[in-house]
Amino acid sequence: MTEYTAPKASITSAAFTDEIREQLRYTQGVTPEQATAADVYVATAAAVRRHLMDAWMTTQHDMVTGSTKAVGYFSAEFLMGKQLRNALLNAGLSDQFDDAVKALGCDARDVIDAEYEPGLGNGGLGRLAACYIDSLASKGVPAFGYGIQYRYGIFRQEFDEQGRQVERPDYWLANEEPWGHIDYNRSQRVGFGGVVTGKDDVRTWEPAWCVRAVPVDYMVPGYESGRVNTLRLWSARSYDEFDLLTFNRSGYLAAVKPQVKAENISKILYPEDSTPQGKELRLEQQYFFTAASIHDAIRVFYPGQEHPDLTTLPDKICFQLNDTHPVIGIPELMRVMIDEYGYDWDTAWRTTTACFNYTCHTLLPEALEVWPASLIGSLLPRHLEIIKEIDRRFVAQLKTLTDDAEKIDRMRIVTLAADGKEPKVRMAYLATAGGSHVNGVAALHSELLKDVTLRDFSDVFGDKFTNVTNGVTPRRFVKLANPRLSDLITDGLGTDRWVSHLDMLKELVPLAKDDAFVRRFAEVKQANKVDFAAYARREYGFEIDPNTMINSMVKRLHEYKRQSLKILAVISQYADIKSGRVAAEDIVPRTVVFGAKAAPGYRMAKLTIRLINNVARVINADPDVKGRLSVYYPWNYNIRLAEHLIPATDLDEQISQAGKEASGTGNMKFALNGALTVGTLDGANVEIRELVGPENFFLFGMTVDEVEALYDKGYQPSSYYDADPRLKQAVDMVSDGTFSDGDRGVYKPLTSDWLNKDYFMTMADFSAYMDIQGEIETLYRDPLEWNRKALLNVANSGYFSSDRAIDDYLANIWKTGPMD
Ligand code: GPQ
Repeated sequence: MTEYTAPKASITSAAFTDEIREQLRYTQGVTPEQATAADVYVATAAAVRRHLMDAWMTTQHDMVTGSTKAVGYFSAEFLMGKQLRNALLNAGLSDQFDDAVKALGCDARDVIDAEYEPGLGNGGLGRLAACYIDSLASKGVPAFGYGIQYRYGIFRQEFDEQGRQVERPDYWLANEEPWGHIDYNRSQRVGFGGVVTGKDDVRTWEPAWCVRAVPVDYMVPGYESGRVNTLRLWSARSYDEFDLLTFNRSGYLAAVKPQVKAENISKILYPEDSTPQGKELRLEQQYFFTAASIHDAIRVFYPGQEHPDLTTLPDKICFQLNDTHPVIGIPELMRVMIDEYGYDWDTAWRTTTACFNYTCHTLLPEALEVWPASLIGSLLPRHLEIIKEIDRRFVAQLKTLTDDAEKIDRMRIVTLAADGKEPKVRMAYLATAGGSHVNGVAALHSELLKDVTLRDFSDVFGDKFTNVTNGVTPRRFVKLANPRLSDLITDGLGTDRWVSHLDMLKELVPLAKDDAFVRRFAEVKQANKVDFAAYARREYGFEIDPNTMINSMVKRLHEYKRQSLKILAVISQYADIKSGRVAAEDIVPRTVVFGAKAAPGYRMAKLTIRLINNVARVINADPDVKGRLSVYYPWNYNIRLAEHLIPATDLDEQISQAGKEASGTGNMKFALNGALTVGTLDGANVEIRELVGPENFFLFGMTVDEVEALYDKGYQPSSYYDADPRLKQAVDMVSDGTFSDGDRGVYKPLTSDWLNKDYFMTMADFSAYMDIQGEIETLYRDPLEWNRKALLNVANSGYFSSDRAIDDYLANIWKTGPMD
């Protein structure tokens, strides 16, 4: 079969320059002479959108008229990153853009910098959603991303003089945002509160208040697929802009209250990652976007039909629930079918379960959302009725399958009101019962889901459980972020088809034997490091030496991810040099780079940030370790920083406690960019190590079984402190004021947790982590061998493309594929 490749845009640079000029003059009203980089950015975005417009319209038309089932990816987060470079790439206009900005007398970098990065996600889960819609479009699969256009994204992180995290609002919409198209003509009404009336079989919900959900549409251009899908992010608006009567009587604030209440719904992204807060507003957000999206899908697929046959909905679209945040969509589709379209329960249930699938992204029990039934009852009274009925029937079904009454109680979707505790709705259970498939996000994670977290469910509904190991898009994270490596790969393979067929990287394996090629690979890494040093100087004022090993740990700050383990190791190495135990000349010069935001209410995580900043301050100012060890913590880690740091990294840290990280996706990005990983047997590390080869991966630490055994035995962290003098010294230096100007109280909560509780067993894994450093340093001293292994990481990581992950979803869960 010959593969269809869309023609690359044939427009010349001169013509594209003219289009930008035209946008400047006739839309923005500025002459090319007056135009700033920000003006050129807006004009270029508009010009690129024009180029994609026809493909966008045909894609939508083909999706609705064709017979290929579509995918609706429901996610509370889409962490897209900057759009311009990606849109240019996929429109085939990258070179033309570079020429055009020159012709217009500005610098491409300034134009790219003018785009404010949208931060509509917290971390891995949100970025995964962005990678998946990229791959869906690149494969030509009809799909919608459905989410929320928050007015404020993830907070902007700053550090104060004491190294503490300060959260600043991220008002990303303060300047012109040229990508999203607000489509007032396709808004949806979403109700809240109120009462339910009627008899058992005919129920009517009369909401107390309604919000207008207005879609803001983003193009999702595929890479060389000729297809452009849609990311539809809902913005909440009020129906009653302003209550004139109230205004006349009692003033402005009261008059705008309904508007404020409505618009609050899409005002801000919750800054939690893996720790949901039981906030009413969060449930409002969840219902707001899932309800709007379900109604939208019906509008799209049954255009103009008053009595659509909704039993055909699962043939037209399936809905993927990205974690539990959109699970309220299950009772919503039930309600729509029964109350609005008059279907009976069984028909509605058959359709609903056929439409929905659920991806779980965690193993931390506290991250599985649970809502008080009373809260659902007051906000969504009809949904609570439906959930209770789902639960009643579910329990009845379970009774036919097992006699184990305790097990049935454990599996209830709505918990029993016992011991004065009020009933709660377990959203992960609702998703498992109300959908066709449940998947984990890495092989190990999916096993643990089945064996531990959702054990009872997998016993009874084993067929529903499956794995889809995460993936990342090679367009953004290799092709765009690492042009030098991309050129080398293309050269090595003799084609650039790898950009959409990442398994082709395997063909680089033989080149790892070719010293000349390995040296070229090393030169790429070195040049990236020089670039990164320049970037870090420009953006942060850091003085990073590109001739040191760049050792990165970037991810959300969480105890289970164990940034503490890394900082304790850094302190230990510092102490070794200070005390003269190790001569400074004997250590491999290293630059440790951290990047991490902590949830604003997460005390331990925030204290760890403070510690890292102060360790950096002390070490970087100490002449005894100068040129040997330095620590940098660029604030506000985001996609753009990732795109600069990842290609420049030699060594990547993936050191979570085994059994806690569902997958990780940073690990994949680093391996694909030729970093070696030091890591535990956790999440997707397991698969990365298998594929790149155990000899090309620095493994350390306890396994899941060892962790469990130690919990069972009774874990005593202080015994490790007593047993390893390196650990003792490092912890003591945190306690004794070395990193707090002599104040011994500052880090007390941290040190006392480490010694008394240490739930994630940092103390227990410390020695193994220190011991592997020797191996790392020995290899690094041999640049050819190090780079050979790094190249083998690249060559063997093609599996971690989000294109492959999407293939797995298509084959095993969605049962659909590219449009004809
Ligand atoms: N993840 Cl539950 C998040 O980023 N946010 C969350 O709320 C939850 C999970 C991550 C998870 O921690 C990583 O291991 C995964 O790689 C990532 O989701 C994508 O699956």
